[in-house]
Order: sequence, then C-alpha cells, then structure tokens
Amino acid sequence: ELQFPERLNCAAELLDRHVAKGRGERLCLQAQGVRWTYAELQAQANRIANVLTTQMGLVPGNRVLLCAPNNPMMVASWFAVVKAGGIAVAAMPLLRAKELGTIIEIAQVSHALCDAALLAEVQAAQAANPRLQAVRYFNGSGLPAEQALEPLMAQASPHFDTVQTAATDTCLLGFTSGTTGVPKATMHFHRDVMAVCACWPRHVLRAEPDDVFIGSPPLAFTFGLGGQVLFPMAIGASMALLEKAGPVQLVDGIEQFGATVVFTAPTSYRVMAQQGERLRQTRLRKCVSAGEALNASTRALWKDATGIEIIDGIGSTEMLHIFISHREDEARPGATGRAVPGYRAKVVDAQGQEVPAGTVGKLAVQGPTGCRYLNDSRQTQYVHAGWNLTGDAYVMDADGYFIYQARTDDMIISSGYNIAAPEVEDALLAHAAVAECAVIGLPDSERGQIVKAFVVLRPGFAADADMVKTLQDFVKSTVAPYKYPRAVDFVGQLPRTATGKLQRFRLHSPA
Ligand code: 3SK
Repeated sequence: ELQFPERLNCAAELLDRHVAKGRGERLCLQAQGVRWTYAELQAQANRIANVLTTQMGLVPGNRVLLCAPNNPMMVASWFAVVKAGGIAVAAMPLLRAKELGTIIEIAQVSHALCDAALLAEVQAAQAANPRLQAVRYFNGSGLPAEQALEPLMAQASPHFDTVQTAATDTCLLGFTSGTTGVPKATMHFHRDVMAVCACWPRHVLRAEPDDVFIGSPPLAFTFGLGGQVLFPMAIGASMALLEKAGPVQLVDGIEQFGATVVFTAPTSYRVMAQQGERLRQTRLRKCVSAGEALNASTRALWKDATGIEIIDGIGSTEMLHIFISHREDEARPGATGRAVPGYRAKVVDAQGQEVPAGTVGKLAVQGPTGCRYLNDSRQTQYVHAGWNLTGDAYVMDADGYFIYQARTDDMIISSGYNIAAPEVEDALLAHAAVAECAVIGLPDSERGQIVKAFVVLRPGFAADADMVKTLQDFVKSTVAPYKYPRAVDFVGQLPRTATGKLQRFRLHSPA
C-alpha cells in the first residue's frame, strides 16, 4: 500500500528534490544542441512559473494547454505549470485548430504555452474559444513581443516557491480518443504521478541513475510522459528528447545521446530491427514496448537483431501508465506479463464475475491509479464495482500471466467461432510480403461476420488476386483455417493516431 503525505506536489518530488539534495549538477535533459542539468531545468521551469503567475494571471487549478513536439521547453513548461499548482493539458503537436478547440472546451483551458511552430493552429483555436485568454509561444524567432515567452522569461526570477498542492489535487488531464474518436479527459492527481513512478519502473524496469531514457511517443501521451520524463527524473537519471522520432531518428538518437532505455511501439521495433548490427554497438540495454499488442514475430525479430528481450506492457491513459508487464528475465512469448506490483488484475465475464484461468473475458484492473473522466458519462462504462475495465479481451493462465486476445471490440465472431483480430494479423505479418496489416470483422449475412484484412505490402510484391490467395493459404497453414481472411484489401497505409495506434474504427467506415 503506497502512502503519500496530505500535501504533495509531484514537480517538487521529481525536480526540486534533486536540487535540494545536492544533485542539481547531474545531467537531466539532452536534445539537439541542449544539455541541461537538474538545476538548469529547475531554473527554466521557475522562470516560466513566474511568468505564468505574475504576467499571465495563472492561479492554482487553472488548466494550461501545452502543445509542442518533444523538446526541452515543453518539459520546462510542464514543470512550470505543475509547480504553480496549475493543471497541465498536453496536446499532440499534430492536432489541428478544430481538435485543439475540442480539448480547450472539454478541459476548460484558460492559458496556453505552445511551440511557435504550431502558432497558426493555436491562434485559430483561440479565435474560436474566448475561454482561452493568455497564450505565449516559445522557440520562435521574430515573434511580436506580446506573443513570445522567452523575453518574459529573461526578466523573470529563476526562483519560485512550488505551490504546496494537496496530494489529491489534479495535476494533469490526459486526453484519450478511445476507439470512437470522441475525446475524453482523464484526471490524474499529484499522488497518481508519484504512484506510477513507484510501481512499474521500480519493480519491472529497474533502471539506474546513470541510464539515459529516449523514446518516440509524444509527451501528450502518458506513455511518453512517463517513459521519457517522469520515470528518469524519479531516479535522478536523464532523458534525451527527439522532436521527430521515427525509427531512423530513434536509432540515430540512441547512438548520439548514448541512450540506454528506449520506449517505443511494436511498429517502430520492426523497422529499427534492420539496424540491429549498429544498435549492438550502442549502450542500449532496456527496450520497452506498449501502446499496441506486441506480436511474437516482432519480439523474436528484435531479440535476434539486438540480443535484447523487449519488456512488453499494457497501460492506458485512464490508468496513467503500465499495469501489466513482465521483466526482461521472465519473458513468456505470447503473454503480456503479470500484474505490476501494486496493481491487481483479473479476467471477468459480461456480468463482471471472474472467469477461470484459460477462459477469454474482459480485463479488469485495480490499483493506486484509476479512471476518472472529467464530466463524462462514459465513466460508468470503464469503472465497475471499483474495477477498471480497460476494453481488452485477455486470458489469464494458471501462473497469473495475461495473454492478450483482442480489444473487446476487435473480437470477431464468425459462424460461431471467436477470432481475435490480432492473432490473424500476427499470422499475416509472418509472410515476407506483408509490411503491415490490420484485421476487422465485416458484417456478413451468412456468417454474422467475416474476417477482413487490410494489408500494406512490402516493395516489390504485386497487389493482385494471386497475392490474395497466397496470403489466405499462408494463414490457413499457420493458424486454424476458419480464421483466414475471406476478404483482403491492399492499402498504401493504415489509419493511425498521432501516437501510432491503429484506428480500427476508421477501417470499419473508411469514409
Ligand atoms: O499501453 C498503452 O496504450 C499505454 C497508454 C497510456 C500509458 C501507458 C501505456 C503503456
């Protein structure tokens, strides 16, 4: 059971504490052309906190939109908001004005600190949302004085007394688009941030203060915020930030910054595996995958290429971070892992009753963090009798390992058979012609549903009827034949969110 004092500010714990304890000169953050110690990040965050409170009218509890690529000013701004008792509302840097407007409306955002590269979209969003009163942009050159953040920072003090918030005050709103595309804001308290730092990273990741963390997920996604900012800072380690973090830039960054711990998604591991020899020459030692189910072929590909076992995990924006995972020394191919110490997990039926080991059902999770949607009736779909229903179908084996089947809405029922879309995807991905694929259930008058695959072919393979037949036969030869895709469409790319998650609902209604 984790205990927290009544007064707790997570920014004080993650940042100020290191400086106060004489670790201010330790490296905290690197990026292209930037190297900040803990003391330097604290000074930057303090200057911004002073600007927010004395020039921009922020009071504790105000919601502040943060919109930027993963860069040092985004991190400094996040700490500034939280130190000042505000609520950080980070948005993906790829969002357009309309989407930003939805976030501003739902989260009741009054202030914003944004990268100047996103000025046009933020300004358009502000014009349509008078609630957003005070906006400043950073990293811009030639901005008018009334828009730029840095001139105000230059005049502000590098000292700031972090607000003594309650442990149960909200410090961040994490947005999730879910499977339907209608966003929900999840509320997380200061104590939730410290709780996730005390669970998965301490018991599963087991990184050291000399580790250098790097990754691809945007900091607006709590997977990215935890893996690249909160977890290194909880142990006095450092982060390397990449504004663009495709597989090529990620391999370059691992090499350039001497990164030892990487957080990314399965798709990225598949591409990076082509650079296995180069990666073996780097300091990389821990590789974390989440955000999407890791299939057995990707796990094996990465291990062969680099010699490193991927630490797979599943988390959710609602739970803030990872709640089921395994350590790299207990990997069971095919299983996501066991409940992270601090969390409990079980598989339940439609009525919420626990089902026996070996039976497919809905994953239910309980722990120090949990779902609290801001003003959203969908809360009752996620939380039942104190358990969080994550929307994933799982089987638990007799040893307590959880084996992913599908999203509960990705289970295809065809002629009475339960077919998990990811299993068919896994089978297709094992074919040399397949670069990426996604499988859905298509309504069918005879069978209820049929399996339909959307396939991105590797260069040099022809998208024709012969290829359809080849792939169908290949699936039939590796998994139960009733699972083969009766319909196959070849596509140039798959619809994904800014965080790389497949948007299956867009395949159901391509329009
Ligand atoms: O697995 C995920 O999708 C996830 C979501 C939010 C935070 C952390 C993780 C791993």
